[in-house]
Amino acid sequence: MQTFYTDDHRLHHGRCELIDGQLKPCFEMPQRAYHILDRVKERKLGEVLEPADFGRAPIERIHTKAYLDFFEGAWARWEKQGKDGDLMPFTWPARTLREILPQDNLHAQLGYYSFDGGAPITAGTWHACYCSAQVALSGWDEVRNGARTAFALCRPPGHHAAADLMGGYCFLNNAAIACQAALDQGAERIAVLDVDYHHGNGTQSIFYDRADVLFCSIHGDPNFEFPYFLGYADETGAGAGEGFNLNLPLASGSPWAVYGAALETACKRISAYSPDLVVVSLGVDTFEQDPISQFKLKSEDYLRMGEHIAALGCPTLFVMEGGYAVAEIGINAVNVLEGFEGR
Ligand code: SP5
Ligand code: ZN
Repeated sequence: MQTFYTDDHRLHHGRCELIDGQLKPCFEMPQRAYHILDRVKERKLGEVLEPADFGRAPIERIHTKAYLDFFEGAWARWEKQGKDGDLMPFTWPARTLREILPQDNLHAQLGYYSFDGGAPITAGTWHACYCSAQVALSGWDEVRNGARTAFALCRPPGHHAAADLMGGYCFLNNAAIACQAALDQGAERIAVLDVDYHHGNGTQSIFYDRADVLFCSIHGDPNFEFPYFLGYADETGAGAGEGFNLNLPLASGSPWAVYGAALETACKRISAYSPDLVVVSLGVDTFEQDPISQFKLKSEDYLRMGEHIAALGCPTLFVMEGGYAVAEIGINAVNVLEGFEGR
């Protein structure tokens, strides 16, 4: 299969994130993508191609214009204040406060458009995210042109980003942007299979009231795991989208035996939906050695994961999400792709 990738992801390189009561060096770092790219080449998975540029219009189909304008211009405003460190939020419009967008203050607006202190904005963050979305769109374009599958080696990841909200290392929802482009170009039903360790709250919220995208996610139970405030089993969709959202939260410490059973449940639901396209939000932070996660998957389990996904028999776009055991991230991500291809 072909891989879409651009080096421009390196322009997003946050210094630190707020985690466990500390500012720690960002787990989401450029080396992640380099390791995956190296493994793609080492295993001769297929050609590695630069993304095309489809412009801002397909991104505006998912994110609000106000959010995109804020995000694109935020760094210049920060720089104008004489600052050069990461731009990070520290105040959010939580309960009892108003969901109001203050007109004059950069940090107030950043708080309004974010939900955690894990997604610092740096000088190149907008450009890197724009390119990451183009990588996902290019992967879709490849499938649209008849390929059975494609790998969008996106970085930064996207599944925590909602229509006007950044957080969890995510700014633009690459998978959702690709889904909407596919729908706009003739697809009628798309299934998103989110196998990242964390619940894809952004993707769920974007498609929650719609029946044209079935969202299925297997993840650490939000009772104990980030993002804590979404991803429970009773979230089944709303309005026309009722029944088109399936959350499969799993206990801390879950090994492949438990994970594989949940994956079968998700695949059965996806088969019943009979989608034109499957978009896999491919996070490999389910790995036993992941530094911020609590599942126990082993490297060979990712081959099985790919085989299960292939058995759906649908055109499939893989969109890279999380995975922070940097040394093994390439092996694990590419194992899914090799399992899918039956290699
Ligand atoms: C795309 C993606 O995978 N984003 C993940 C963002 C997770 N951010 C906060 C994780 C908090 C985990 N706390 C446990 C740390 C163990 N010391
Ligand atoms: Zn994750």
